[in-house]
Amino acid sequence: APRIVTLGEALVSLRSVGPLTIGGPLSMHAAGAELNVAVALARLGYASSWGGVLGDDELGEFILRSLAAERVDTTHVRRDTRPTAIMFLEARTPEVSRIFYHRKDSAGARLSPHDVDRLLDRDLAWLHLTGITPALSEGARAAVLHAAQTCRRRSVPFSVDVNFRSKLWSEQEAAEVLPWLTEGAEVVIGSPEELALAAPAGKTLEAAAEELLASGVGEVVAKLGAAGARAFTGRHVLDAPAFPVRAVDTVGAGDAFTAGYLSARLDGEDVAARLRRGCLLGAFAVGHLGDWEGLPRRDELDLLDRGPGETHR
Ligand code: ADP
Ligand code: KDG
Repeated sequence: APRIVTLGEALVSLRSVGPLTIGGPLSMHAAGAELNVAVALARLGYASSWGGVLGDDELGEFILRSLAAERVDTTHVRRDTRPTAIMFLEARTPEVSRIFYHRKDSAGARLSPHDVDRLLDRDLAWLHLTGITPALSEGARAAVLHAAQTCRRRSVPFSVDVNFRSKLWSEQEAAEVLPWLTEGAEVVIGSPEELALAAPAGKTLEAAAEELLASGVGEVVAKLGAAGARAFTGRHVLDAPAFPVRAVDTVGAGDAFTAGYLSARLDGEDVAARLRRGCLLGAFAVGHLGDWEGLPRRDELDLLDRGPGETHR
């Protein structure tokens, strides 16, 4: 089976049911954009590996245990004396969530190019990267750029989800680094604003997509939230609607979308089917608390085809 590898920082996300200042119960989840993609692909039956640095602590142990339960390979995960990062997801009101990171000088930020070399072995069929990793530290930035460069040199296809995180770096910093990451990627995914950051001259989504395609990117995919998604291939522009579902927790939807899109591509499906699978996984993700807990196994992909409120007997 082709092995799909992702690398980045995994965090423990602690989700509140109300204002954090009031306290109360928190639920504990393994998170991190790349980890989410690795789990989503493993659920669909792919051989999937996640690489990164975890703290030599209970939280690192929790993440390893979660990945093992989901059949994600963690052979090349390194442990470090720094702590595993934490992220609070505060349900401040039912409509407004806030994210607070405790990830400065975390273990995950200690990622280095050396870690990447161990991870990108001969089985590698596809590498997935995000724009979060280069914002973590100098070493992590070097690591992720080295990973992309290794793929270009070895002609291994890779994808990039821009995933701009304003709490980690500025738009200016991101705009300087992202083109080095996305150059030559088979698939670049982001919101319209994120795609414009990765293509600094491109102000509109169309202009950004055109610029990215001109830089050697194969497909540019815009995530449009409840409006679905749009793909630009150079020859076609295709739209897909979101699935009508009740959104419980939208964090992680983008990663689910990415995994769905990539999986359909790896299955040899056309662009329309890739968009559809992306939106389908996004819909599964938003229906459940946690970034990836609600994602489908391959035999569950048609669950949302029947109407809402359906009990399958
Ligand atoms: P991100 O989480 O990166 O901001 P989006 O919010 O665009 O990404 O979500 C990714 C995908 O998940 C969307 O393209 C859509 O298919 C699906 N999705 C997101 N929100 C909803 C929603 N409220 N209802 C149905 N599908 C959704
Ligand atoms: O995509 C979901 C992520 O936002 C979350 O799991 C944590 O990777 C993360 C980040 O840096 O925000």
